[in-house]
Amino acid sequence: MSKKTGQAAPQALLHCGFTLVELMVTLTVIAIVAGLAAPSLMMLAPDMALRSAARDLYAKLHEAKMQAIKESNRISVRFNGSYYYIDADGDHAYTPSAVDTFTDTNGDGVYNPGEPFDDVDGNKVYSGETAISFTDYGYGVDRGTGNATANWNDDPCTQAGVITFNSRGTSGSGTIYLENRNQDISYAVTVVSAGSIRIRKYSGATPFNRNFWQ
Ligand SMILES: [Ca+2]
Ligand SMILES: [Ca+2]
Repeated sequence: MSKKTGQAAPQALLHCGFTLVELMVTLTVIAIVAGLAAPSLMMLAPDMALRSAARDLYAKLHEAKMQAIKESNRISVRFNGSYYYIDADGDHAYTPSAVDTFTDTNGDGVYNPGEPFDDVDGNKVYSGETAISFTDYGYGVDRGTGNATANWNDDPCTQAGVITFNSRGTSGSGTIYLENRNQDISYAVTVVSAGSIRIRKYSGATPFNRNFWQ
């Protein structure tokens, strides 16, 4: 009995020893990988924020287009400073709810997704127009062209102030350019007159080359 116990103990120790070594090796590998990954992740974050902003803008433009077709009406997406919104009532301005009140967490004067609101009319959504603020993405995301000094046709980059879809879902053409605090890469979200929406990315390369718009 005691002999058996005596044999078991070194085995247990031995096993523990291997586990500890394995654990240390694993931790070391994790530390090295994390050490390598952290700076590149920090560099990637502004670009990821910019890409999110471009994709959200694409989605909002598509939503406006669908709304125009559904309501058989002209629907505009309007850009004002660092925010944009679907001008649902067509009064050419941002329109807050007449009844629901909200807390302007980011201080931009308009209701943004996620800001707390008092649901006075009880319909469970903020009943005014909802604005997307570029500043909410962080990393200096805002309208701008980064290192792109022209567009893919070598024409000047002109920021659209408003994109209007008509009842057939078609639109005047226009582009919104977005950059981040690195101000190298940029995104262009374009609506063409047939109503289709496209996202392009400029690689950030200098000197400017229109072929780096993709
Ligand atoms: Ca309005
Ligand atoms: Ca706000």
